[in-house]
Amino acid sequence: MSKKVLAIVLAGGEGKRLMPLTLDRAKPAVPFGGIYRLIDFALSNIVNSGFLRIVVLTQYKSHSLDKHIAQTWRMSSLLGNYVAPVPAQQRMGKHWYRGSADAIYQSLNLIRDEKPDYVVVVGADNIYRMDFSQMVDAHVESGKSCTVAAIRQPIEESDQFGVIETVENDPTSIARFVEKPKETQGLADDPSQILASMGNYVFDADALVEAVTRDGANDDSAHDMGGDIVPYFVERGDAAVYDFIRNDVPGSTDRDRDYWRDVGTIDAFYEAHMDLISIHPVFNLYNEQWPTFAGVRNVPPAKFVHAGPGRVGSAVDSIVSPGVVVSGAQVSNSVLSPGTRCHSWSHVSDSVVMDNVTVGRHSQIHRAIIDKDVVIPPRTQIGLDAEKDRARGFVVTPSGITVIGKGTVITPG
Ligand code: ADQ
Repeated sequence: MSKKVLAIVLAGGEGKRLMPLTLDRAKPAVPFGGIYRLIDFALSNIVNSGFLRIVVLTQYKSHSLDKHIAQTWRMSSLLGNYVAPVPAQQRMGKHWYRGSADAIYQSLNLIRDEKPDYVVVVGADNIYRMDFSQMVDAHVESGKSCTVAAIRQPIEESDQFGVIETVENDPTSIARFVEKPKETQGLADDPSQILASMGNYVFDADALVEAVTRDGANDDSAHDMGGDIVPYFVERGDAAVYDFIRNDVPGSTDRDRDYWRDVGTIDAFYEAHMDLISIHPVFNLYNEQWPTFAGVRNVPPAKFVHAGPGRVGSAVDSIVSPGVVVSGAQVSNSVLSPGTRCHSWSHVSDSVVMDNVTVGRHSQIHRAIIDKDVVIPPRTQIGLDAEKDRARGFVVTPSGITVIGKGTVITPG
């Protein structure tokens, strides 16, 4: 029996903890890995799973996200397939989305129009590979109305996740679901870990419509998928868990099979980049059987220039995007995005550099994230002295990563 599936991507979150990268754009539109945006990972997973009717619910500073989806994710309409960005439309009252469940409630017309049997709901800001068709199969087999994807995470991080307890002797049914608890118990077989929701769900379409409609009318609700909708199904004994460990994506390696990163903070965002460039990548971008799709810009190939004695342009252990020129500069352990120029005698190490950044002569960049269009004047040091960086108004994270916001003009000296 062929199943009719609609995928909904929740892309309206503000991403406060990723400031200043989200000052000017929605979190799912934050550039990642040189040529991608965060949302490309969720959308690639959905498309590779064979689900080609996709709506992306946007709201906060959605311009660059809308533009990216329109340019990169345009699909042939011949077969009725689409990736449609849908901004908040205030169909149920004159207010913005009150939470992720309200985003779906206010977009119920999309489900009514499409008439799917099942709805796959996913977050837009995690880095991973997942075959959602396997999760939908498990959902159907479970006979429950709601299935939550789950992965083990350290117990110290339980306040960042929906925490799942399964029914004794029935590890695929959820007995209890608590959104971001301050304290919780670890798993019986490993007290240092919890079973965390990945923020990806499969619902029977009619059950989802009923649940969000009910929730929409409840003024006491926070209208949150994790805080309100999932617990509603759990209380009725109607929620299953899908352990990510069961998911088998073609072409995965032993190293990256279970890879999943929530890049909610700058430090996590930075670490996820370091996972890409490690010699044996913890997350392998080169899996051709499960590609991550990106917008292809019309830019020339990357170029490395020997600009004179002692000015060998080189990059090692790095990802270098098209359109980059490394001229007499040394780059290591870094990600360079399209259009970036590194000039003579400059050093870039352990850093993430976004599009069209200019690194001036003799400058040094270390353990930093440089957003788009930043011009770094000659002889500038970034990431070498946290106090100095803070004094200049840059964000420095708890683990010492310096972040320079989009288009910042840095004064020489
Ligand atoms: P969080 O990621 O903290 O936890 P949330 O901030 O609601 O939850 O974001 C989930 C997704 O919904 C994101 O993609 C976000 O962009 C989007 N979103 C948030 N508010 C929205 C709104 N008003 N309109 C549209 N989209 C919105 C969630 C779950 C946890 C789970 C973690 C895993 O709630 O249970 O453990 O994800 O990362």
